[in-house]
Amino acid sequence: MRKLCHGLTPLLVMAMLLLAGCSDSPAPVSDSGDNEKPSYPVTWRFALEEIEGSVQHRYALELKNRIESISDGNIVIDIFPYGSIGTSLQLTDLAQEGSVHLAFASPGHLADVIPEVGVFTLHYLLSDSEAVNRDILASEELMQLFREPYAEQNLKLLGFVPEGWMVWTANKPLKTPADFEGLTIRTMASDIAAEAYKAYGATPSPAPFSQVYSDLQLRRIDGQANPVFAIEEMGFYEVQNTMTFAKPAQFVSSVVSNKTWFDALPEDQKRWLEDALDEVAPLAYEVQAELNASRLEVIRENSSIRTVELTEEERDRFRNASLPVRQAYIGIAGERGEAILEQLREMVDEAEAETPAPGATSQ
Ligand code: 6CS
Repeated sequence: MRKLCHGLTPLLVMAMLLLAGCSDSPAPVSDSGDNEKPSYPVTWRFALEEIEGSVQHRYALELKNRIESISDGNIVIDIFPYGSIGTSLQLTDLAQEGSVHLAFASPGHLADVIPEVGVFTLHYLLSDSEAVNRDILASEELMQLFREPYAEQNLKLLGFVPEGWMVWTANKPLKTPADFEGLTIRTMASDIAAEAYKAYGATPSPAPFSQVYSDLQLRRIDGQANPVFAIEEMGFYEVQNTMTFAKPAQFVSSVVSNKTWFDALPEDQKRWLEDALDEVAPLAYEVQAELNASRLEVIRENSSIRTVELTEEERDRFRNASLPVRQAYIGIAGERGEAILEQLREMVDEAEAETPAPGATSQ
Protein backbone atom coordinates (compact mmCIF):
# COMPACT_ATOMS: atom_id res chain seq x y z
CA MET A 1 0.00 0.00 0.00
CA ARG A 2 1.20 3.49 -0.77
CA LYS A 3 2.34 5.73 2.04
CA LEU A 4 -0.17 8.46 2.74
CA CYS A 5 0.26 11.65 4.67
CA HIS A 6 -2.40 13.10 6.91
CA GLY A 7 -2.63 15.48 9.80
CA LEU A 8 -0.95 18.31 7.89
CA THR A 9 -1.59 21.86 9.00
CA PRO A 10 -3.28 24.22 6.50
CA LEU A 11 -0.14 26.40 6.46
CA LEU A 12 2.06 23.48 5.51
CA VAL A 13 -0.47 22.49 2.88
CA MET A 14 -0.36 25.97 1.39
CA ALA A 15 3.43 25.82 1.21
CA MET A 16 3.21 22.40 -0.47
CA LEU A 17 0.72 23.67 -3.01
CA LEU A 18 3.02 26.54 -3.92
CA LEU A 19 6.07 24.25 -4.12
CA ALA A 20 4.06 21.88 -6.29
CA GLY A 21 4.33 24.44 -9.04
CA CYS A 22 1.16 26.42 -8.57
CA SER A 23 2.57 29.81 -9.43
CA ASP A 24 -0.77 31.60 -9.38
CA SER A 25 -2.09 33.20 -6.22
CA PRO A 26 -3.22 30.71 -3.56
CA ALA A 27 -6.36 32.77 -3.04
CA PRO A 28 -8.51 31.52 -5.91
CA VAL A 29 -10.86 34.47 -5.92
CA SER A 30 -8.03 36.61 -7.23
CA ASP A 31 -7.13 34.13 -9.98
CA SER A 32 -9.78 35.44 -12.26
CA GLY A 33 -11.73 38.13 -10.50
CA ASP A 34 -14.80 39.78 -11.93
CA ASN A 35 -13.25 42.76 -13.58
CA GLU A 36 -9.72 41.55 -14.21
CA LYS A 37 -8.88 40.15 -17.60
CA PRO A 38 -7.50 36.69 -16.84
CA SER A 39 -3.97 36.02 -17.97
CA TYR A 40 -4.09 32.58 -19.54
CA PRO A 41 -3.38 29.77 -18.95
CA VAL A 42 -5.07 29.63 -15.56
CA THR A 43 -4.33 26.68 -13.26
CA TRP A 44 -7.06 25.13 -11.14
CA ARG A 45 -6.18 22.76 -8.29
CA PHE A 46 -8.27 19.62 -7.93
CA ALA A 47 -7.82 17.69 -4.65
CA LEU A 48 -8.82 14.03 -4.42
CA GLU A 49 -9.76 11.78 -1.51
CA GLU A 50 -8.35 8.77 -3.34
CA ILE A 51 -4.98 7.71 -4.73
CA GLU A 52 -3.86 7.45 -8.36
CA GLY A 53 -5.75 4.84 -10.34
CA SER A 54 -8.96 5.27 -8.29
CA VAL A 55 -12.44 6.23 -9.49
CA GLN A 56 -11.84 9.82 -8.35
CA HIS A 57 -8.48 9.93 -10.12
CA ARG A 58 -9.91 8.61 -13.38
CA TYR A 59 -12.73 11.18 -13.10
CA ALA A 60 -10.24 13.99 -12.46
CA LEU A 61 -8.06 12.95 -15.42
CA GLU A 62 -11.14 12.98 -17.70
CA LEU A 63 -12.20 16.38 -16.41
CA LYS A 64 -8.68 17.70 -16.91
CA ASN A 65 -8.50 16.44 -20.51
CA ARG A 66 -11.92 17.76 -21.38
CA ILE A 67 -11.56 21.20 -19.89
CA GLU A 68 -8.10 21.64 -21.35
CA SER A 69 -9.55 20.80 -24.74
CA ILE A 70 -12.81 22.79 -24.40
CA SER A 71 -10.90 25.88 -23.22
CA ASP A 72 -8.24 25.51 -25.90
CA GLY A 73 -5.56 25.13 -23.25
CA ASN A 74 -6.61 28.24 -21.34
CA ILE A 75 -7.51 26.20 -18.25
CA VAL A 76 -5.04 23.71 -16.84
CA ILE A 77 -6.00 21.36 -14.00
CA ASP A 78 -3.42 20.26 -11.45
CA ILE A 79 -4.55 17.05 -9.77
CA PHE A 80 -3.60 16.33 -6.15
CA PRO A 81 -4.29 12.64 -5.37
CA TYR A 82 -4.89 11.51 -1.78
CA GLY A 83 -1.74 11.57 0.24
CA SER A 84 -0.36 14.70 -1.39
CA ILE A 85 -2.40 17.16 0.69
CA GLY A 86 -4.50 15.76 3.54
CA THR A 87 -7.51 13.85 4.81
CA SER A 88 -11.02 14.24 3.38
CA LEU A 89 -12.01 16.76 6.05
CA GLN A 90 -8.83 18.74 5.45
CA LEU A 91 -9.58 18.84 1.70
CA THR A 92 -13.05 20.18 2.45
CA ASP A 93 -11.47 22.82 4.66
CA LEU A 94 -9.07 23.81 1.87
CA ALA A 95 -11.92 24.03 -0.64
CA GLN A 96 -13.97 26.16 1.78
CA GLU A 97 -11.15 28.64 2.30
CA GLY A 98 -10.09 28.58 -1.33
CA SER A 99 -6.63 26.99 -1.36
CA VAL A 100 -7.92 24.36 -3.75
CA HIS A 101 -10.45 25.24 -6.43
CA LEU A 102 -12.03 21.81 -6.88
CA ALA A 103 -12.26 18.84 -4.53
CA PHE A 104 -14.03 15.56 -3.95
CA ALA A 105 -16.05 15.54 -0.72
CA SER A 106 -17.61 12.23 0.33
CA PRO A 107 -20.77 12.36 2.46
CA GLY A 108 -19.42 9.94 5.08
CA HIS A 109 -16.89 12.61 6.03
CA LEU A 110 -18.63 15.73 4.73
CA ALA A 111 -21.70 15.15 6.92
CA ASP A 112 -19.52 16.42 9.76
CA VAL A 113 -19.76 19.84 8.04
CA ILE A 114 -23.05 19.44 6.11
CA PRO A 115 -25.22 17.05 8.19
CA GLU A 116 -27.92 16.78 5.48
CA VAL A 117 -25.54 15.00 3.10
CA GLY A 118 -25.28 12.14 5.60
CA VAL A 119 -28.47 10.81 4.00
CA PHE A 120 -26.19 8.97 1.53
CA THR A 121 -24.66 6.94 4.36
CA LEU A 122 -28.06 5.47 5.32
CA HIS A 123 -28.36 1.79 4.51
CA TYR A 124 -30.99 0.38 2.17
CA LEU A 125 -32.31 3.83 1.26
CA LEU A 126 -31.31 4.12 -2.37
CA SER A 127 -32.48 1.50 -4.84
CA ASP A 128 -31.01 -1.95 -5.46
CA SER A 129 -31.15 -0.94 -9.10
CA GLU A 130 -28.04 0.88 -10.25
CA ALA A 131 -30.01 2.36 -13.15
CA VAL A 132 -32.49 3.95 -10.74
CA ASN A 133 -29.71 5.33 -8.56
CA ARG A 134 -27.92 6.63 -11.60
CA ASP A 135 -30.97 8.61 -12.74
CA ILE A 136 -31.56 10.01 -9.27
CA LEU A 137 -27.95 11.01 -8.64
CA ALA A 138 -27.74 12.78 -11.99
CA SER A 139 -31.06 14.60 -11.55
CA GLU A 140 -31.48 18.34 -11.19
CA GLU A 141 -34.09 17.60 -8.50
CA LEU A 142 -31.42 16.05 -6.27
CA MET A 143 -28.89 18.81 -6.95
CA GLN A 144 -31.56 21.34 -6.00
CA LEU A 145 -32.05 19.69 -2.60
CA PHE A 146 -28.41 20.11 -1.68
CA ARG A 147 -27.41 23.44 -3.28
CA GLU A 148 -28.27 25.52 -0.23
CA PRO A 149 -26.67 23.32 2.45
CA TYR A 150 -23.43 23.29 0.41
CA ALA A 151 -23.61 27.03 -0.34
CA GLU A 152 -23.96 27.81 3.37
CA GLN A 153 -20.51 26.25 3.78
CA ASN A 154 -19.07 28.30 0.88
CA LEU A 155 -19.07 25.19 -1.30
CA LYS A 156 -20.56 24.99 -4.78
CA LEU A 157 -22.00 21.54 -5.42
CA LEU A 158 -20.93 20.48 -8.92
CA GLY A 159 -22.23 16.91 -8.99
CA PHE A 160 -22.64 13.55 -7.30
CA VAL A 161 -20.42 10.67 -8.35
CA PRO A 162 -21.34 7.06 -7.52
CA GLU A 163 -18.37 4.80 -6.85
CA GLY A 164 -19.95 1.37 -6.36
CA TRP A 165 -21.55 -0.75 -3.64
CA MET A 166 -20.08 -0.70 -0.17
CA VAL A 167 -18.58 -4.08 0.69
CA TRP A 168 -17.83 -5.15 4.26
CA THR A 169 -14.48 -6.68 5.10
CA ALA A 170 -13.66 -8.51 8.35
CA ASN A 171 -12.03 -11.70 9.51
CA LYS A 172 -15.35 -13.52 9.37
CA PRO A 173 -18.51 -13.42 7.25
CA LEU A 174 -21.08 -10.82 8.33
CA LYS A 175 -24.34 -12.53 7.48
CA THR A 176 -26.62 -11.22 10.24
CA PRO A 177 -26.63 -8.05 12.36
CA ALA A 178 -25.62 -10.28 15.30
CA ASP A 179 -22.31 -10.98 13.51
CA PHE A 180 -21.39 -7.32 14.05
CA GLU A 181 -21.82 -7.51 17.81
CA GLY A 182 -18.53 -6.92 19.58
CA LEU A 183 -16.77 -5.86 16.36
CA THR A 184 -14.97 -2.56 16.05
CA ILE A 185 -15.74 -1.22 12.59
CA ARG A 186 -13.93 1.70 11.01
CA THR A 187 -16.32 4.34 9.74
CA MET A 188 -15.89 7.64 7.96
CA ALA A 189 -15.62 10.74 10.15
CA SER A 190 -19.23 11.86 10.61
CA ASP A 191 -21.54 10.83 13.46
CA ILE A 192 -24.20 9.60 11.07
CA ALA A 193 -21.74 7.27 9.32
CA ALA A 194 -21.08 5.69 12.72
CA GLU A 195 -24.79 5.29 13.54
CA ALA A 196 -25.28 2.75 10.74
CA TYR A 197 -22.94 0.29 12.43
CA LYS A 198 -24.13 1.01 15.97
CA ALA A 199 -27.54 -0.18 14.76
CA TYR A 200 -26.00 -3.59 14.03
CA GLY A 201 -24.37 -3.73 17.47
CA ALA A 202 -20.83 -2.84 16.34
CA THR A 203 -18.53 -0.29 17.92
CA PRO A 204 -17.73 2.36 15.31
CA SER A 205 -14.20 3.69 15.07
CA PRO A 206 -14.14 6.82 12.89
CA ALA A 207 -10.78 7.35 11.16
CA PRO A 208 -9.31 8.87 8.00
CA PHE A 209 -8.97 6.63 4.95
CA SER A 210 -5.18 6.64 5.25
CA GLN A 211 -5.31 5.07 8.71
CA VAL A 212 -7.48 2.08 7.87
CA TYR A 213 -4.77 -0.29 6.62
CA SER A 214 -2.56 0.05 9.68
CA ASP A 215 -5.55 -0.09 12.06
CA LEU A 216 -6.60 -3.38 10.45
CA GLN A 217 -3.07 -4.73 10.45
CA LEU A 218 -2.54 -3.86 14.12
CA ARG A 219 -6.00 -5.23 14.99
CA ARG A 220 -7.12 -1.89 16.39
CA ILE A 221 -10.23 -2.44 14.30
CA ASP A 222 -11.91 -5.63 13.09
CA GLY A 223 -13.44 -4.47 9.83
CA GLN A 224 -14.37 -1.66 7.48
CA ALA A 225 -16.63 -0.86 4.51
CA ASN A 226 -15.64 0.41 1.06
CA PRO A 227 -16.21 -0.32 -2.63
CA VAL A 228 -14.17 -3.17 -4.12
CA PHE A 229 -11.80 -0.91 -6.07
CA ALA A 230 -10.78 0.85 -2.83
CA ILE A 231 -10.37 -2.44 -0.93
CA GLU A 232 -7.91 -3.47 -3.64
CA GLU A 233 -5.93 -0.28 -4.10
CA MET A 234 -5.63 0.44 -0.36
CA GLY A 235 -4.60 -3.17 0.27
CA PHE A 236 -7.34 -3.88 2.85
CA TYR A 237 -7.81 -7.38 1.42
CA GLU A 238 -4.24 -8.19 2.49
CA VAL A 239 -5.19 -7.84 6.16
CA GLN A 240 -8.76 -9.24 6.15
CA ASN A 241 -9.98 -12.70 5.26
CA THR A 242 -13.63 -12.18 4.21
CA MET A 243 -15.54 -9.77 1.98
CA THR A 244 -19.31 -9.69 2.57
CA PHE A 245 -21.49 -8.37 -0.25
CA ALA A 246 -24.69 -7.08 1.40
CA LYS A 247 -25.28 -4.08 -0.90
CA PRO A 248 -26.17 -1.82 2.03
CA ALA A 249 -25.49 1.42 0.15
CA GLN A 250 -23.71 2.88 -2.82
CA PHE A 251 -20.58 4.84 -2.04
CA VAL A 252 -21.55 8.29 -3.32
CA SER A 253 -19.15 11.20 -3.47
CA SER A 254 -19.65 14.82 -4.43
CA VAL A 255 -17.52 17.18 -6.47
CA VAL A 256 -17.31 20.68 -5.05
CA SER A 257 -15.61 23.97 -5.68
CA ASN A 258 -15.04 27.02 -3.54
CA LYS A 259 -18.27 28.97 -4.00
CA THR A 260 -16.80 32.47 -3.86
CA TRP A 261 -14.31 31.46 -6.53
CA PHE A 262 -16.96 29.83 -8.71
CA ASP A 263 -19.31 32.81 -8.49
CA ALA A 264 -16.50 35.17 -9.51
CA LEU A 265 -15.41 33.12 -12.53
CA PRO A 266 -15.70 34.88 -15.89
CA GLU A 267 -18.71 33.56 -17.82
CA ASP A 268 -16.63 31.67 -20.39
CA GLN A 269 -14.67 29.83 -17.66
CA LYS A 270 -17.91 28.90 -15.90
CA ARG A 271 -19.28 27.53 -19.16
CA TRP A 272 -16.11 25.54 -19.88
CA LEU A 273 -16.28 24.00 -16.42
CA GLU A 274 -19.98 23.18 -16.67
CA ASP A 275 -19.58 21.69 -20.16
CA ALA A 276 -16.64 19.56 -19.03
CA LEU A 277 -18.59 18.35 -15.95
CA ASP A 278 -21.55 17.40 -18.16
CA GLU A 279 -19.29 15.41 -20.46
CA VAL A 280 -17.57 13.56 -17.62
CA ALA A 281 -20.70 12.69 -15.59
CA PRO A 282 -21.80 9.62 -17.61
CA LEU A 283 -18.23 8.31 -17.76
CA ALA A 284 -18.03 8.07 -13.99
CA TYR A 285 -20.65 5.29 -14.05
CA GLU A 286 -18.67 3.28 -16.56
CA VAL A 287 -15.38 3.85 -14.76
CA GLN A 288 -16.68 2.67 -11.37
CA ALA A 289 -18.32 -0.43 -12.90
CA GLU A 290 -15.16 -1.33 -14.77
CA LEU A 291 -12.82 -0.71 -11.82
CA ASN A 292 -14.98 -2.54 -9.29
CA ALA A 293 -15.19 -5.59 -11.56
CA SER A 294 -11.53 -5.69 -12.58
CA ARG A 295 -10.20 -5.06 -9.06
CA LEU A 296 -12.23 -7.98 -7.70
CA GLU A 297 -10.30 -10.17 -10.12
CA VAL A 298 -7.02 -8.67 -8.87
CA ILE A 299 -8.01 -9.38 -5.26
CA ARG A 300 -8.93 -12.96 -6.16
CA GLU A 301 -5.65 -13.49 -8.02
CA ASN A 302 -3.56 -12.10 -5.18
CA SER A 303 -5.24 -13.57 -2.13
CA SER A 304 -7.36 -16.39 -0.86
CA ILE A 305 -9.93 -14.01 0.57
CA ARG A 306 -13.40 -15.48 0.95
CA THR A 307 -16.31 -13.67 -0.71
CA VAL A 308 -19.81 -14.04 0.70
CA GLU A 309 -22.90 -12.77 -1.07
CA LEU A 310 -25.98 -12.31 1.11
CA THR A 311 -29.36 -13.67 0.08
CA GLU A 312 -32.35 -11.35 -0.12
CA GLU A 313 -33.58 -12.79 3.17
CA GLU A 314 -30.28 -12.00 4.86
CA ARG A 315 -30.26 -8.50 3.39
CA ASP A 316 -33.80 -7.97 4.73
CA ARG A 317 -32.56 -8.56 8.27
CA PHE A 318 -29.99 -5.81 7.83
CA ARG A 319 -32.58 -3.55 6.18
CA ASN A 320 -34.86 -3.92 9.20
CA ALA A 321 -32.04 -3.33 11.66
CA SER A 322 -30.97 -0.21 9.73
CA LEU A 323 -34.37 1.55 9.74
CA PRO A 324 -34.03 3.29 13.18
CA VAL A 325 -30.88 5.03 11.85
CA ARG A 326 -33.17 7.21 9.72
CA GLN A 327 -34.52 8.73 12.93
CA ALA A 328 -30.96 9.31 14.14
CA TYR A 329 -30.25 11.07 10.83
CA ILE A 330 -33.25 13.35 11.34
CA GLY A 331 -32.02 14.07 14.87
CA ILE A 332 -28.66 15.17 13.45
CA ALA A 333 -29.73 16.82 10.18
CA GLY A 334 -32.91 18.50 11.47
CA GLU A 335 -35.98 19.54 9.53
CA ARG A 336 -34.17 20.15 6.28
CA GLY A 337 -32.58 16.71 6.56
CA GLU A 338 -35.99 15.16 7.20
CA ALA A 339 -37.40 16.83 4.08
CA ILE A 340 -34.44 15.60 2.02
CA LEU A 341 -34.87 12.05 3.32
CA GLU A 342 -38.57 12.11 2.52
CA GLN A 343 -38.02 13.48 -0.99
CA LEU A 344 -35.25 11.01 -1.72
CA ARG A 345 -37.54 8.15 -0.70
CA GLU A 346 -40.24 9.44 -3.01
CA MET A 347 -37.75 9.79 -5.84
CA VAL A 348 -36.62 6.18 -5.37
CA ASP A 349 -40.21 4.89 -5.23
CA GLU A 350 -41.22 6.81 -8.34
CA ALA A 351 -38.13 5.83 -10.30
CA GLU A 352 -38.48 2.16 -9.31
CA ALA A 353 -42.12 2.17 -10.41
CA GLU A 354 -41.05 3.49 -13.82
CA THR A 355 -38.11 1.11 -14.23
CA PRO A 356 -38.93 -2.45 -15.28
CA ALA A 357 -37.56 -5.06 -12.89
CA PRO A 358 -34.50 -6.91 -14.25
CA GLY A 359 -35.62 -9.73 -16.52
CA ALA A 360 -39.11 -8.25 -17.04
CA THR A 361 -40.33 -8.24 -20.64
CA SER A 362 -42.36 -5.34 -21.97
CA GLN A 363 -45.80 -6.32 -23.21
O1 6CS B 1 -13.43 5.29 3.22
C1 6CS B 1 -13.05 6.41 2.92
O2 6CS B 1 -12.76 7.25 3.76
C2 6CS B 1 -12.88 6.76 1.46
N1 6CS B 1 -13.41 5.76 0.59
C3 6CS B 1 -13.47 6.01 -0.70
C4 6CS B 1 -13.86 4.94 -1.65
N2 6CS B 1 -13.23 7.21 -1.20
C5 6CS B 1 -12.87 8.38 -0.40
C6 6CS B 1 -13.18 8.16 1.08
O3 6CS B 1 -12.53 9.07 1.85
